[in-house]
Amino acid sequence: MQRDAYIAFGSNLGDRLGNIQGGLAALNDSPSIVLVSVSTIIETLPIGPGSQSNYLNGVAKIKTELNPNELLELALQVESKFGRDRAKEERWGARTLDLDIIVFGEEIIEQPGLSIPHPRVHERSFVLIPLAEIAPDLKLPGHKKTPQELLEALEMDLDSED
Ligand code: A4P
Ligand code: MG
Repeated sequence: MQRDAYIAFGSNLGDRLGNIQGGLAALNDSPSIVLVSVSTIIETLPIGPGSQSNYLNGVAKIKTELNPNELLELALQVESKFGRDRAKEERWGARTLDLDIIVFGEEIIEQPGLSIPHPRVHERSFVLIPLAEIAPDLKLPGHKKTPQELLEALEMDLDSED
């Protein structure tokens, strides 16, 4: 069975665009994955500790025969291929390539190493903006809202912090 999934990608270390393009090509090379569409790649301010470089961020839509755990395993392998070394990182530190599974079909998963939809998707404009571009009508499982609706809720939250 083939299912639609959305993968957010980000890089703020090394050859940012090269890492992203190479990572997406590596996913597409898998016989169990078809890359359907890729959003515009946007430059974003880093959220995280210390002084980090800006990120390039975007979202890709894929169709896959893999199950969510197999897709996560592949994403982690591709991240390592592009120089990601978690042992040397702090939480939310700079990284050559980050691939996060944002949505996988209609699934809602809460396992020790895997949460889908991604638990911070509704707080991350760097994910919601590109997701809104390629999946404007998608209702995120659990949230039951479109990316645009989640963005509007996030902006209201930010405004009320003033
Ligand atoms: N994991 C659990 N669920 C998932 C999932 N749905 N997709 C586990 C992928 N991985 C998932 O990942 C740690 C572990 O999360 C994995 O081993 C996997 O088993 P990680 O990539 O080391 O964690 P992370 O990416 O640092 O954090 P997180 O929570 O995945 O992502 P965030 O919260 O989005 O933070 N600023 C800008 N401007 N752009 C960014 O892209 N990214 C982050 C990462 C921080 N600041 C950023 C950006
Ligand atoms: Mg990640």
